[in-house]
Formats: sequence, structure tokens, C-alpha cells
Amino acid sequence: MANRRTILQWGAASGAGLFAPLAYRQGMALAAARSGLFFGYVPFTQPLFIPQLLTPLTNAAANRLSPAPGRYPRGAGQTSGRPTAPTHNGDDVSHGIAPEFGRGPAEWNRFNSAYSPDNTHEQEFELVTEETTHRFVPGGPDVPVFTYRDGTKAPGSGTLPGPTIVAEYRAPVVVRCRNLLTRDRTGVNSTQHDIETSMHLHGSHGTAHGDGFPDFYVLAGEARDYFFPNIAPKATDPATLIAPVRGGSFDTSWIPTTLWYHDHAMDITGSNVIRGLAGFYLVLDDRQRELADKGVIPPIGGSDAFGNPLDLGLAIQDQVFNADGTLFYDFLDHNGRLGNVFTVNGVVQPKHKVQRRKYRLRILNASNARAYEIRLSTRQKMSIIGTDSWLLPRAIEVESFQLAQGQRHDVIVDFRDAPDEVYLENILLQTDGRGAKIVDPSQERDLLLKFEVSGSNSSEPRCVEGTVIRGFAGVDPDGQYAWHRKEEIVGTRAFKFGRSMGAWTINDQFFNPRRADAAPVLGRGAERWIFENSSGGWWHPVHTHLEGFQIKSVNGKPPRRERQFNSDLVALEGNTSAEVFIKFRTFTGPYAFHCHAIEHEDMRMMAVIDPTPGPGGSTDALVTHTPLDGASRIPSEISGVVPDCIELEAEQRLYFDAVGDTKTAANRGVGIPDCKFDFAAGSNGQVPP
Ligand SMILES: [Cu+2]
Repeated sequence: MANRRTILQWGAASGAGLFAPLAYRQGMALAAARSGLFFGYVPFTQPLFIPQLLTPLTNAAANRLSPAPGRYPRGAGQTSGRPTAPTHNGDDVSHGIAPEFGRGPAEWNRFNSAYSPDNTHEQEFELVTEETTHRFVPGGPDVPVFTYRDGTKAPGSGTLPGPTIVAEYRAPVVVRCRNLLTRDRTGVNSTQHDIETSMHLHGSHGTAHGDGFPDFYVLAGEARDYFFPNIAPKATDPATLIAPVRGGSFDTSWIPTTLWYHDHAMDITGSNVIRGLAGFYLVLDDRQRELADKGVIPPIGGSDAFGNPLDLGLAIQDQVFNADGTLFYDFLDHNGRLGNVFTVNGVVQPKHKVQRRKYRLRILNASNARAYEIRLSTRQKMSIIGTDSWLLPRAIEVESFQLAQGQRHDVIVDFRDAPDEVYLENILLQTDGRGAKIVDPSQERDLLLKFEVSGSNSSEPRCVEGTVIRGFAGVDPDGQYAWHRKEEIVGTRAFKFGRSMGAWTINDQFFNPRRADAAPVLGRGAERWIFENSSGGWWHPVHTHLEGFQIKSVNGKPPRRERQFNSDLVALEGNTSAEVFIKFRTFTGPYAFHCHAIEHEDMRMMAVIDPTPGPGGSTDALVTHTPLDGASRIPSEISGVVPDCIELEAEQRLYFDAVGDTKTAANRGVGIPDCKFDFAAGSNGQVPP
């Protein structure tokens, strides 16, 4: 497979460090001006693309996933019974689903609410990763991209971004992700290489198995079932300060709303994401329906007079192209891939018709290396109702907000009184991967999207500063928000984000997926984490999986108002340190935390959180394993990695060398060998469920 590992290996072997295979050879980056012409495209003349909703499989048995979710792969031609052997033809489900799920109906329903379709099983979906072509501009070239395709739709129909998944709070979901990015599928994968994937649901409070841990792969030609419980974390018992895994209530401050799924495969996330492997994942709950009923937010699922959704996901990505219009990606650029062409939902500088009424915009920074400061050209205020995955207690009105890589803002924009043309614009100037600067906004701005506003003013209620958002009817609205309190702190950990050997470190170490860099006790109180950026002016947006945190200070001062509540990512600007409070509840590890400048992440600025049952915390975890020591295997029922691969991992042969020497790494065989499946009955040491 041609990926960063292989290329590093070849680069080291050639002595120059510059060799790249033809498919990835650096082309002449297209010189598109900040708002200039791209293949003759006149900006703001093509419509915005709006991804379709991912089709849920119905409850009828015949329409459920086949084979049904389970722990074992199915053999060639095998349609029933315990699977025995994989077929390698894309029909295998070679990795089982979360063991939390696999224990049978009693466990399946543990997180269910009345919304679960029939309260007997999860909602099921299927996504297929495959290559297709995409036009960034009308009349432009057909550009090979990787897409998540709705499994119920025809091959080649994948879109960029992928289909939007809509789930319900406390109604579990299984997404089968089938990876057809195999080297030999002509017309499906032009790279001629097997591309492994690992789907991460960014903002999810879910199982380690289903979190897209960097090497819990979906290997090319295989499939994997991801289990998403769609729950909030367990609430801390005020008497014991313990969050019990079983029993107890959920912390409603952390009910998820705006998430996104994207690839997280080790070393190649940057390439996979920028090629298209990303999409929205939205979670509905009663509070949002209540807000819609009151007119605070637009009707759930509602459309405007143009038939467009009133709840609109906008994924912003900067792109860079070769002269022939294909996507440019340089695996040897570890600074950060910065684009010079701005896209929203996969199209270059689109236009979108709106009425003079309220819209809910879920604005996502899906760029690899660029941060944005988002503003409307009219400078009218926007009401932020949510940051990252979660709703705020009350709306906060701002003229602009910062959006680091991976962050989301859930924003109500009211086009009442707006002129006929309003642009969504970026006023944060950035010319390299190092970081950004706010320049004089009247001089420099990137226009991203043009809203064409029409019609007369609506008379809906307004959503203004202080409008109550995450508060339930009849309850003190502020009482619903639970702060992580100082009295709950049980310890402090410090993480220093630095640079070494041209790659990136956390506490002077490179990523090792088998080493726990933090093993908090599951369910016990809260921890104070200090993130210190000491890498000489580079920006590092730091993202934790599994749990978000509450940012207490940045360089000793409170963060922006809208960032004082729940975040899963803190933007560490150059020479910045941040103090956050974080709790680990509900699930055991391993999970990743990392810099979301994806080239930094791929070049090892990533570490492992491994919440583990222990004294003083919750002892009723469903799945446990020996805390990671850098070498020991992770049980295959958690990792889903085939056993012979685990053997190799145990020998530490697979990873970038701990001293960061690419020559040493090459000698030691950087890169995943072709994993040969050997599922002779019983050889994987598992027992039938
Ligand atoms: Cu970084």
C-alpha cells in the first residue's frame, strides 16, 4: 500500500527522502487566487451541494444488514450459521461489532429509549468507501475522490461530503462500513493500492471498538460494524463523585447534537479526509423538538420555499489541485496541507438561495491545516446555540467566531432585514501550516459562500443573546448545565505539544498505539489537563476522543464566551497553554487524543487515553483489558484486528521508531504488512457468542 509509512520507508531507502510514487508525485499546484478563477469557474455561480440523508435499513428482517452484526466473518457463499472464513471480496464483515453490543438483547437495549424503532435492536445503516469522480466546478475535470456511499445506493453514487446520518438520542446505531478501496478494483480505486480506513465519529461518546482508533482498521476488501450508542456520559453521583457505568442517570449537559464522521486511519488520515472521507452525523432529542415547537430554532426536518433544508450542514475545506485538476497531496509535507481553493460541501465557492427567515447552520471546519474566523459580510450577529457536539445553556450572539480544524459551531442565522447578497467569509489569514493571523478584516477576507436572500421578513420568534437553549420545560434552565467542578479534581496531567526530527510529539514522544499516555480511573471525579504548546509558534488544535472537556483558561484567561462550556477541541495557538477539566465515564479505552492539524496527527502528534477501572472509580466496566504498556496486544474483540497482525504489533515492528529516525524505522519495517487472514475454526481464540 502506498501511504505515508511506505513513502517514508522508500524515502529513507533512497537517501533523499523525496521519492514518491507516480500517483502521488508532486504536480504544479494550481495558482488559483484567493477568490480567483479555477478552471474558468466564476465564483458563486454554482449551487451549494446538500448531502442526502443516509438511508436507514428498515426493521423488516430482510432489509437488515446481511450478515447480521456479529463477531465473526462469514465465509465465501456462507449465508447462515457461524461465519468461518473471509472471502476478501468485499462481502466479509471481518471485524465484529462492539462486545458491549454482542452480549445479546439485554445489553443491546441497555441504552435504548422509547425512540428505538421497536426496542428490540439498533437502527442499522451501511456505508461503502470507494473511489468515484467528483466535479468541484461545473465543466471542470472529473476528479478521483474517495467517498462514503450510501450502502443502499448504486456503486459510484458516493458524494463529497458523505450522506448525513441522523440518529436519535439513546437509540443505538450500527453503521457497517465496507471498504472497497482495494488495489485491484479497476474503476473503483485508481491509486492501485489497498487503502485501509478507520472511521471515527468525532464527538461520539461510544465504545473503543467503534471509535475509529487509528489502527482498528477496516482493511481494503473488508467491512467493520461500528456501534454508536448515541448517549450522553453517565452523570457523576454527587455523594460519591463516581460515575457508574451501569445504572445511574446520564449527564444531560453532554447530550450530543452536531457530530461528524471522518476517516482516522493511522498515518493516512490527512489524505483520506481531504479526498472526501467525511460527513455529518446529527443527533436529535426532545429538547431540540421543544426548541423547534417554540420557534427558537427552525422546525426539525423543515424546508424553505426553495425546498432546501432549514437546518443546513456546511463543511468548509480548502483544497489544492494539480494542474490537471486532480487533488494534490504531498505525503512528505508534515507542516500541514493548506489549500488555495475554498470549497463548501465539496464545491468551489457556491451560492445558496435563502428566505428572509431563520436558518440553523452547522458549520464544520473540515480542513486539514487551516483555521477560520467566520463572519457574515454584513457583520450581522449570529446566535451560537452549540459548540462542537453540544448545545450551549443559552444562545451567545457574536459577530464572528473561530473555527479550528475539526470544530463545529451550531449557529442560528436570521436573514430578516438582510440585503439581497450575504457572504459567509473568513477573516483569518493563513499562508502556511504554522498558524493564522487576524488581519485587517476590511483588507483581507476569503469569501466562502454567497447567500442569495429573497422574500419578505418572517415573523418568527428571534433567537437572541441569552435565549435559553439546553434547559427543559418546567426546570430551571441553568440547572441543566453541569460544570466540572474544582472539588471533583482527582489529579492533574500535563501534555506538551512539541516538534522533533521534523515530526511532532506529545511529551517528547511519538505516537504508539500500544502505549497508554494517560490511564485515568474510569468514573472517578474529574481531571485537570494542561495542554502546553511549546513548538515555536505552530498552532495545534487539540482534540480528545470519547470525552469532551470544559476549558477553564487559555494563557491564564477565560476563553471566548462560547468556548467556556463543552468542547472536544481546544485551539492551541502558538506559545499557548490551556487548562481544561475532563471526566472519563462509561467506557474503557483505548482512545486517541491528538492535534487535529491532520499532517501533525499523521506525523505522530497523537497519544492514547486508556480509561481503566481502578480504586475509587467505577468497577463495573463491560470490557476490560490490561492497561497498555507499549507492547501488549489489545484483545481482538476490542480491536477487531486479526490475530496474526496483533502478533506483529506485539513485536513492535510496525511503528515509527521511538527516536524518530526514519532510517531506523525503515530498517525495522515501517508499514503494515499484508495481513493474511487465518480463520481456521477456533484459531482466533474466540468462542461463539
Ligand atoms: Cu499540530
